[in-house]
Amino acid sequence: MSQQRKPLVDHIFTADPSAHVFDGKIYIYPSHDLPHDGKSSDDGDEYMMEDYHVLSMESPDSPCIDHGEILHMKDVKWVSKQMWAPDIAYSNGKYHFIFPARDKDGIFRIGAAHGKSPVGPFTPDNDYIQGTCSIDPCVFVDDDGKVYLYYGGIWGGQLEKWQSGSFAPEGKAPEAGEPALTPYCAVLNSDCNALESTPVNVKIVDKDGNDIKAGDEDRRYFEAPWMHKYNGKYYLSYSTGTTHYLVYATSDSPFGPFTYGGRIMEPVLGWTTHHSIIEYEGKWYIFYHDSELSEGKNHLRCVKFTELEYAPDGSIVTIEPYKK
Ligand code: FUB
Repeated sequence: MSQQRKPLVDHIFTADPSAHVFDGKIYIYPSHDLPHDGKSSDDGDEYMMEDYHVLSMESPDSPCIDHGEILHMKDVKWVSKQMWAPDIAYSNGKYHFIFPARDKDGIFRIGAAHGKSPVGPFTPDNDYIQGTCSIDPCVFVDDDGKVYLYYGGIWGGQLEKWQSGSFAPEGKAPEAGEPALTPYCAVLNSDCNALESTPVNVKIVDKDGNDIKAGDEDRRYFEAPWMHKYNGKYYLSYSTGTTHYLVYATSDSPFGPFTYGGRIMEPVLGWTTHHSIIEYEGKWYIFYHDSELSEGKNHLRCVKFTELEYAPDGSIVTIEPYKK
């Protein structure tokens, strides 16, 4: 029976799903939302996650299994709190689990843990990946085996605090008429524990080649980058944050520039929206979350998935998440 558009699991709250196909099976790496009575803020104080679980499905029609905890912050030396949206890559014979968290100075960084199986155990590195910052890592392994790391998110994700090249606590997002901030892209080494290139902010432009502006909140980058390839083109998709859309932009290069292409999904219940896209046996699927399971609580989310379609010209057909 199809599990589409229903919470994949309901015994824990899950969000920010990064789905991958390993050895013909679908594995999902979500954030693990925890109930608490703490405050909410524009800095994302309500997202107090401490550990990660891995989920899997034999196929899109199979039940979803929780393989249990794969990493806890008490086991990661450099982390102080907030283990947010993770991702994973298979490279050089190992699985590399990549996750953001605040370091001991309260600054978001991106770290790695490594294992031989997609369900762990994963051994974390002693320190974060030097040169990284902010949140929402997406690790993309290209057809030639080269590994790219995309990351960054504004507000809670601190992206605006890095515009000078170092962390500036008072850093502000650009004014409405200025180019919007965009995610970083860097090449990771094949062991996924060090950057091989200096991170650069990719360009996201409109059809006329002009930068998407910070005030264009229906299209500008906010957080949650995902990279996939379709018919030889690179699709960078992301959340617009304040307007709650999932949108995409395409390029002939993994470094961009990316040309805005349209909307993938209309808003879901809850403030955040975050996704991943995979191909499974010739069909495409999007994994995403909403707050249905907690009846609308922003920080208690549940992972879902549904089919994703391309039009003949390669554009993605917009999904209305609550319309069948
Ligand atoms: O889960 C915490 C944060 O919420 C993620 O990092 C963002 O993408 C948003 O989903």
